[in-house]
Amino acid sequence: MTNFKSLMAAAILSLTSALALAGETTLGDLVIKDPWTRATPPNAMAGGGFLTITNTGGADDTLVSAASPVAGRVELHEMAVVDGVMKMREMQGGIPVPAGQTVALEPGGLHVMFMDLKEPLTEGGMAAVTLTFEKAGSVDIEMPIAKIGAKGMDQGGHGHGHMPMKSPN
Ligand SMILES: [Cu+2]
Repeated sequence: MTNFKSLMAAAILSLTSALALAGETTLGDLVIKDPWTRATPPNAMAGGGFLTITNTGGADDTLVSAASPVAGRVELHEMAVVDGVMKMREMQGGIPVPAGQTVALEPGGLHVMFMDLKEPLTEGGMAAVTLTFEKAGSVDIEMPIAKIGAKGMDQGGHGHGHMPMKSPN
């Protein structure tokens, strides 16, 4: 049975790394899922980053800041309609992650904003991001980079290190 056990161990190990590739990170009571960002045109100064955060605990937490080596600074933004015009604004005090709830950062809503990009985000690459929560502390995640204008990671083969495109265009 030793062989069977080591096979099982190997299977569990590869399952664990598959989950890591699928982009799920646990930090205390928080589960961070499906991080992604999208490629930026040359000379773009900013880009958005997206993910979901589930608070499985009994205490509210707050995403207070984010940082990344790809950007001079990183802000936490929301999209909001102001005088009939959709605008971005910084979330003063961070993004609340209430106990027992899932908060989605997605295009058209809350997002991580990479400001003063040091170089364009390139499709198929990864952007490293450090998220800091008021209670849970900090965690490093990687955001796979989808194509320019992507509405989600769907176009890019979910969660794999390199993302084969369905269409060459
Ligand atoms: Cu923004």
